Amino acid sequence: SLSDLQPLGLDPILSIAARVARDPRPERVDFGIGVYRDAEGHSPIFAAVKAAEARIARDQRTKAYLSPLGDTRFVAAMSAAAFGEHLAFAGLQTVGGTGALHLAMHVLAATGSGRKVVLGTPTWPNHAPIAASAGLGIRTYAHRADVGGAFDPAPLLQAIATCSAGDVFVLHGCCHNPTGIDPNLAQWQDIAAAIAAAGALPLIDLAYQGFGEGWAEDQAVVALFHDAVPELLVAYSCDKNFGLYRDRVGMLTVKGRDATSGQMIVQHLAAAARTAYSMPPDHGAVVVRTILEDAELSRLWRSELDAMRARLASLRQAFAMALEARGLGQPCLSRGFGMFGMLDVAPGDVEQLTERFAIFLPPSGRINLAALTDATIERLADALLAVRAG
Ligand code: PLP
Ligand code: TYF
Repeated sequence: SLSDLQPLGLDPILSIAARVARDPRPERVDFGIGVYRDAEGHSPIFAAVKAAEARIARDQRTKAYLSPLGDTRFVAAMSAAAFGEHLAFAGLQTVGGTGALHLAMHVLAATGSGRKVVLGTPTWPNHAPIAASAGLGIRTYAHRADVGGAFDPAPLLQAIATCSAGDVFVLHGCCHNPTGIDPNLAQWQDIAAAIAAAGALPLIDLAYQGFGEGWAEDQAVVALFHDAVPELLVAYSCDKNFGLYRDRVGMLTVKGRDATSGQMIVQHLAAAARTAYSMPPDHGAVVVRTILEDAELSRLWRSELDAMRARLASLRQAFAMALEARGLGQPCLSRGFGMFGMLDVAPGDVEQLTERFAIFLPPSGRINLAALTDATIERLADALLAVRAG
């Protein structure tokens, strides 16, 4: 019966906000969930989004059903903006990047027997549960930096060399969550060639385009894989780069062996969407499309996103320097990209940071760099030094 259900462990990231809210200390800082913050600690709505929403409120004439594919103009406009007009992809709107991963894994589980999902560890804590929910087995390899702080491709290449044809490699397209450590282009080239040779299937999770090196640079891996492999899936989230988190905007784009098979895959994905939720919510997708179809709003949105990227990069460098000044330098922090980095913490350190200094982060030691300010950079670095000293 339902009363047999056992309590579940909490998500290590999603549970932090509630702990912070319960903490009475005014100096508490939340380095947990990956939401962009400005220098005042706010997660503001983009001005471009506000302008698009005003236009939609004024002009939208119907909210009649669309279809399980969602807003197909959104998918066309977003793929063109993300990947360029020249890359042929079929696709559908999804409930965020998570919905895209979920549909992809469920359709993959229904095709090909014994497929496994291959994940680097650490990875986003929802990847393995989504694969497991689809009934797919999981293999892992170490996603790590070499001693100089650059990505070490050896464990991934080894995992590819020992995989079975049809195995699914979930690859963070940019701004690896949680490490911030990405392969460089030459390494991506080797990875794509190895995946093609092994007959494995890449599923690129692209949730942070525009937060890493730049808008075009952050999708270079998609273009490179599109050239290298016959079949490719990209789970795309617009929730960070348009600041639409709770509106749940994403898409799943597919390169099939040919146009017909690409469309066939999308049909199956749409059927999976139909049984799960029928159709995705419309609002966020219309906002994104309204921005992308308007040159003025597009410029405004890109300038807002560029400012976020620049702020994140400068916080990352300032924090890396603060650690270095205390003899705690970590090359993978200064060499990383995006919203996250991992503190070099021993077991128990994170609990101490929280207990003694009201600094909240998941036990893995991942921090949301956007939660740093001039003051908290020094505080976090001092607290780490104190915790190290015991
Ligand atoms: N993939 C990664 C690596 C993420 O960090 C996130 C963050 O939420 C997602 C996917 C899911 O994105 P969404 O919030 O659009 O579902
Ligand atoms: O990594 C993050 O912080 C975001 C938000 O189960 C998130 O991707 C975290 C955990 C989770 C779902 C979303």
